[in-house]
Amino acid sequence: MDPRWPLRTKPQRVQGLHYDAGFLSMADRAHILSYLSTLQPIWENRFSDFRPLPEDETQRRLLRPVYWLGNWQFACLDYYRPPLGVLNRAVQAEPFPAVFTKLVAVMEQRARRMFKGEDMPPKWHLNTCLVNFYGSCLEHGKWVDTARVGEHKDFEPGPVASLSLGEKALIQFVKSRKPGERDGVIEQQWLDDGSLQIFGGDQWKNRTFHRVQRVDTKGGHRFDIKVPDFQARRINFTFRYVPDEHVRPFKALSPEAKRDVEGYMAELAKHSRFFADALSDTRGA
Ligand SMILES: O=C(O)CCC(=O)C(=O)O
Repeated sequence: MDPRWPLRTKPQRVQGLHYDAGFLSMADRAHILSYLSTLQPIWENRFSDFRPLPEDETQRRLLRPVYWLGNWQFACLDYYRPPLGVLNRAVQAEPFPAVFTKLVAVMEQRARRMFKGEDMPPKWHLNTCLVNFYGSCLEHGKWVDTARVGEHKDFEPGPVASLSLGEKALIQFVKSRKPGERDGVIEQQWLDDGSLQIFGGDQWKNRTFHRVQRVDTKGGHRFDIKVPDFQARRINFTFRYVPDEHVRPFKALSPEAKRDVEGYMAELAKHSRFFADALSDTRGA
C-alpha cells in the first residue's frame, strides 16, 4: 500500500459518495462483456485539427480509446460545459443497450435518495455514458502503460454514476490547489471489478477535481477489444446527464463542428449502422 495514501480500513459513510463493491451480478457482467465485443472504440485527439490550438497547448491523442452512448462528446468540441458550452458539444449517439436499462434504473433510484434540491436537477436522468478503456499501448515496440486520467471535473449537471470492470483503479478527489502546492487528496477509493460508485453534490462535483491515479495489474484481467496495439485491462462506464434539448443530431451541428468531427463519424460509421445513418442523413439533407 502506498503510505502517502492510506486506505480506509473500515467502510465509512461520506456524504455525497456511494460505493457498492458488489453491484454487478455475474449474469449482468457477462451481458455487458458480450455487448462490449460489438463496439469498436476509437482514439480521439484532444483538439481540433482545423482550429488554432489554445494557448500553451499542443495537439495530443487521449491516453485511452473511448466510446460514448446516448450522446458523444468529442474531445475536440471541448465536452459539455454549461452554462456557455452547451451547443455543438453533445452529438446524438447510439442508445444504451438493454442490459443497462435495469442497472441505470437502480443507479438513478440510489442517486435520487442521496441528492435533493440543487444537487438534483429537475429533469435529471442518466442519458449519457462514457466508456473508457484503460490499458497499455504498443509504442515503438514497447508496451507503455497509459492507464490513468488526470484531474478534471465532469461538468454535466447532477450526480454521476460510475461502473467498473476489470482491474481495480484508484480514484482520488483532490482540492483545487495553486501551482507548486502539494497534492490535496481529500478522498479516494479503489474501484473494484463489478463495483458502482456514485458521486454528486457541491463537494464532489464543483469543489473538487477527480482523477484515476493508477490501475492495478494484479488481477490478470484482460479485455479482448478491437483496438490494434492496445491491451485493455479495465473498462469504466460513467453515466451522466445532459439536458435532452442539448443533445443534437450530427446534421444539426454548426459547419465548424461538423468539419471537426466528420472524420470520427466516418470511422464510427464503418462499424455502426447508427453513425452510418447519421452521416447519410446529412449528405442527403
Ligand atoms: O475511470 C474512472 O473510474 C473515472 C473516469 C472519469 O473520471 C471520467 O470519465 O470522467
